[in-house]
Amino acid sequence: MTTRTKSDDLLGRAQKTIPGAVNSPVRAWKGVGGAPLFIERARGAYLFDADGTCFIDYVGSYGPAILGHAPPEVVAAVAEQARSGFGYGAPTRLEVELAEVISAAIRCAERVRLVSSGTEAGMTAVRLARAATGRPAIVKFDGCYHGHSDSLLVRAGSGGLTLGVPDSAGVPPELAALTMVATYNDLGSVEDCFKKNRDRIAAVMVEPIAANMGVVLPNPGFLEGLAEIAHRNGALIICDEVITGFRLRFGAVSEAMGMEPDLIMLGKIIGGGMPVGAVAGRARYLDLLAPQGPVYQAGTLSGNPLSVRAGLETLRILGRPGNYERLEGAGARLEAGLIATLAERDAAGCVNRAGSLLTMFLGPVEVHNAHEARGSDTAKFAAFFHSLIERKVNVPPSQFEALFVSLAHSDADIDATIAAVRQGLGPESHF
Ligand code: KE4
Repeated sequence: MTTRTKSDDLLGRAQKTIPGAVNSPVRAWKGVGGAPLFIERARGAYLFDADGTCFIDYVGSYGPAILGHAPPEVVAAVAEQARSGFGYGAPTRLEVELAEVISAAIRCAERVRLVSSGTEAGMTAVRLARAATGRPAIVKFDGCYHGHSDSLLVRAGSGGLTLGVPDSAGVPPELAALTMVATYNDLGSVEDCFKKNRDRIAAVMVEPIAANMGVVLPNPGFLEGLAEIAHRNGALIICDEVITGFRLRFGAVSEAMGMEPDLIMLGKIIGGGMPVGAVAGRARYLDLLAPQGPVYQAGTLSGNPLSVRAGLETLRILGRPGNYERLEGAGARLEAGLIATLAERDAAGCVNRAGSLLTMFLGPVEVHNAHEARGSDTAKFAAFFHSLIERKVNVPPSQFEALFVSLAHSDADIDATIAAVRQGLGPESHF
């Protein structure tokens, strides 16, 4: 058993002052049971918990740590920037530089507005689409997550209803009803939304590669078809690339997959692990934002110099020749090992991968949408998760998250992970 005295002590203290003992629900391990480990520090591919135990880490802060944790050049840049102050409530050269890097890398990003989280990016993108079209409704996809703003905390209504219902207490049904929920990879379900609400839909919001129902790839033609349906009906396309932006290529994955977003959401990697988000897109839409236009949006820490400096340094390193090939190779190595292990252990499941982003589903032999993802054996995943923790491998505590491979994961780390998975799926495991 992993020694966890200090984690348990910290959990006891946290429960007295922090709701659910965590500042973001997934960290509480509710999806897998047991008590969460508290993390003390991280470096490269490794996490160290409060009791000093070292884990090979595939959470990677849920995406930002693509270089690995605490990359020395980024740490030095942030430390240097901190000596110049933490924020000024005024524009800075750094923000101009980051906007220029993003705009040069992403065709549709004629303008970039920095915010402090992916949630803010999503909330702002929805408001912009509503202002640009004069329409109230939004289409999203079952299983896709775009942050916790009210209009996006919505799940599919019952039966044939396409109108959404709240996916959280505190979201008024009247507001949820303005969000329609379609099925990922099912263009017919999108057509249905427009048939029932054609002149009311402002935008369709999509993760071009879904990573919040586990990793689910778009079927050939899905993204192009989605854009055609939306534009034919006078609606905008909002691509949520908070995870995929700069993860699979130096820019937006949507643009490499035949889709031209009108608005794009970014986050995570562009802040190098520091608080960040961005909404970018065509000038005719972004210039609607205050102070230029009538759409209000603001943020005390938007474009914070420490986040921006961390992001600039991360993108500078990430853009070096060969890095995306290395990430692809590492992701492919892990995928091959996982697939081989499922076969060796005669365990039902499948692996969905896009570059350095992957999910091993336990149960279904293929997953193309949220319904199929929900067919996973979450009890088996929970036991599998804990068997990996016992073997010093840290993956997200939910079947419906993605593993994030970084430039810091060596072949030896990946091979050790595969060995741990083989043992974890083995006869001596809990299964
Ligand atoms: P934040 O508000 O958490 O910075 O970003 C929201 C968001 C938006 N869009 C996508 C595609 C996202 O994946 C996220 C947040 N991702 C989750 C992990 N799947 C963050 C982890 C957490 O909630 O603690």
